[in-house]
Amino acid sequence: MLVKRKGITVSRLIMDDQLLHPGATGELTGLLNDLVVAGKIISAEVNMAGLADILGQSGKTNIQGETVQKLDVFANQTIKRRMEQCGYVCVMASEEEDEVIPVLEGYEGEYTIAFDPLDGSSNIDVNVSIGTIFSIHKRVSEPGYAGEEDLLQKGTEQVAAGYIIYGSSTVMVYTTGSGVHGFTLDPSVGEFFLSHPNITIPEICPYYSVNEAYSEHWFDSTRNFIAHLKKEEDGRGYSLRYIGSLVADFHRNLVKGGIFLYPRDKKSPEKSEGKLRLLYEAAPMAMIVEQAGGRAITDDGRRILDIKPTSLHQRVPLIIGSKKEVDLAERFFSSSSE
Ligand code: AHM
Ligand code: MG
Repeated sequence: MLVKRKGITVSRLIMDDQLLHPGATGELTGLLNDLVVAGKIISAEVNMAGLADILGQSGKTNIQGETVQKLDVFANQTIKRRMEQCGYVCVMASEEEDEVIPVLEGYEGEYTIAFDPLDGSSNIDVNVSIGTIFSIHKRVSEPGYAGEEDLLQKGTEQVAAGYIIYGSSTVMVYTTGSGVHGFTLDPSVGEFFLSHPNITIPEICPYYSVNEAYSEHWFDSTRNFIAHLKKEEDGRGYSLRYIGSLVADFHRNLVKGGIFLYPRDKKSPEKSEGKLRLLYEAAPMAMIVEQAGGRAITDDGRRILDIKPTSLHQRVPLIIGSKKEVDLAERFFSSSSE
């Protein structure tokens, strides 16, 4: 295994990863590098978001006479445009779009990408961290046709997954199945540098993250598990941290240790499978967390990565984070008959 030194650039590490796979064509390398560019463009726009009021509201014309786009629309278009003609992708899916997104004719490649262009978008207006999540698979169809079947693959088949968090700094975290690495964008030179080599999720887990406002609608398993975490037995003591932006909640837990839950509840039919999407949110985060030594399961004990999606926007209940806490959660959730 090559030594990952802090300070090397993300493109360098992506190249090094390719060297670990003899016979690699360089397509995945090219695809990841194009995503890095998309991340930099979105990051620059996110940093300008607070100026929207001064420069012009979304949908209106700014003082330069340009139409100001909503940030999630901008992020979606930026990734689509970069991917549709990069030559490495055959078909895409975005959390923002109902149908599969084709690439430009003549530009079909070997990979598929599913992405959430700007996750946590309810936080945009209030300067809270938001992010882009992506999941990459190899196509299963023959060249010439690419469609939903190429995207509806299990998480175990992902060849790469990652996210870019636009926070106090912009950080990109990704895995190609040989460890998880994090890079921080230095805006002065426009380059991502390795800041978090070989991330492993801490065994000591100080945080739990769940939307407690829904507790009245929780099933007993969720209620009992959270009540258990609150008991200061065995010297344990957890703090609650919930931002409401999966990328930000996940990133904190990955670096500091923690467990995040978005379980089913009794409130409304649309929450019957939780809120988060398998393709764009749960599966990529599950690949990252497992690569970092953690776990990701549903609230009925299924491993997220083993779920075969049946539709593009399928939702899934998610319990993800430090291994010991997810093991513990599994005991609470598997003993319930809900
Ligand atoms: P979005 O993709 O529309 O932004 O929704 C997903 C977000 C996640 O980032 C976050 O974990 C969750 O919704 C928060 O939901 P809630 O406000 O119900 O707690
Ligand atoms: Mg989302």
